[in-house]
Amino acid sequence: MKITDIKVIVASPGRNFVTVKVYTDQGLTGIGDGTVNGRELSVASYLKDHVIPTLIGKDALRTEDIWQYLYKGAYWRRGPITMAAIGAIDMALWDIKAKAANMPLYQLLGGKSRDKVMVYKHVGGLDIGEVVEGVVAMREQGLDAIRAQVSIPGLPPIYGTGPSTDQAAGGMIHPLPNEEVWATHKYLPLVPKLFEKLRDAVGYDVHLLHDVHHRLTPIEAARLGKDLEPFRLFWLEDAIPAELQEGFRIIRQHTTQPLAVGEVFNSIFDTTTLITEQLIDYIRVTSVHAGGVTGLKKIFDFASIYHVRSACHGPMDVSPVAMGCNIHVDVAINNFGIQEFSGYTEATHEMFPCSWSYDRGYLQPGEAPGHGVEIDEKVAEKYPYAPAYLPVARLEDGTLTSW
Ligand code: CS2
Ligand code: MG
Repeated sequence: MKITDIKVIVASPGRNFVTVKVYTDQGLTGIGDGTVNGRELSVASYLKDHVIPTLIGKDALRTEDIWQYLYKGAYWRRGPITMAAIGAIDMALWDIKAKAANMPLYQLLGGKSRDKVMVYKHVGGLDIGEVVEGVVAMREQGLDAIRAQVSIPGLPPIYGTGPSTDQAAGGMIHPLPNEEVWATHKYLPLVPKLFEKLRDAVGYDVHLLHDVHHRLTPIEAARLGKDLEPFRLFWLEDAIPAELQEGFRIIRQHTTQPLAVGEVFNSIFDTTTLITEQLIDYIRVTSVHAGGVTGLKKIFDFASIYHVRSACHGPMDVSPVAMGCNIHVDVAINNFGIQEFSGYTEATHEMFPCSWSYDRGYLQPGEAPGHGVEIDEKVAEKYPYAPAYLPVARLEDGTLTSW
């Protein structure tokens, strides 16, 4: 089955998405997600200028060989743009392969290992009371796992804590990067107070999670982990900037708080120290940023040897196509942990009709052949690309910091 053409579609039904559509000489098509939030057009160019011309005429069913061809063949390995481009092509090829087999993708990955995929959703708030109310309401909607974030009193609301984290990151996405303010000494004592109130309100039956967004140093993260231990969090996410994997050794020495990291990782080599030394409990790579279904499966299989479980990144900027691929992997692997799920705008659902479905805290992959997600190109035309950036963060004295 030969690849005859590949199209790149960039559209913004609420958030910018980069989608590839692969055509074959047998009439089967497949789609893949190549979105890198805030750097979308670079992936589109990488695909159009450097990937697509090399793939025309190749056998669409050779997913592993094409993955290696794009990874090793480029000479310049890894990196978010390269791996998102590889990821997009890989998802589309797995889609075609599963359609050719007339099976849902999960069957080609080993079949179902579980009946349903547990997700967590986000609750943010300007103060502790607002977050508690939000978590109680979400629990009533059937969620068994909830991420809770709170603004720091006296500072403007920061990314992830606004009132509507489900949609467009609470209004924190702007045509140019917004500048936010961060103060660790005000944040550190606040978070344990939040989780104390949350446990009082919802008890210990529900999984509670928290995302630090890479904002602490290892010893600060160790302090926070210790302070949170009585409240038994499911995880503490991205406690420190993760480029220096060794930093997690310091956190691990001090706390039994489970740790999650990896949403900015794009290859197995970003994870080797963390996984082999068992410095983390959950690895947060996602199909779009880690080289598609092939890349994701390699990382999760490696993690399984070391008791590290999966936790695919799944915010709004991971498109429904990558979400579909994540769900098929989630349901098939043995070391599944949890799946993040923020939900999408109505326009996004209109643009990406899909067979996966969400119901009361759980996702199902659906039974359509392939990964089950299609793109309506007529709808995509209604929502052209619009520049949109994540914020940057500064300390109160103006120093640029991680967020
Ligand atoms: C977040 C994301 O989902 C998460 O855990 O950290 O909102 C992340 O900041 C964005 O996806 C970045 O594009
Ligand atoms: Mg995160």
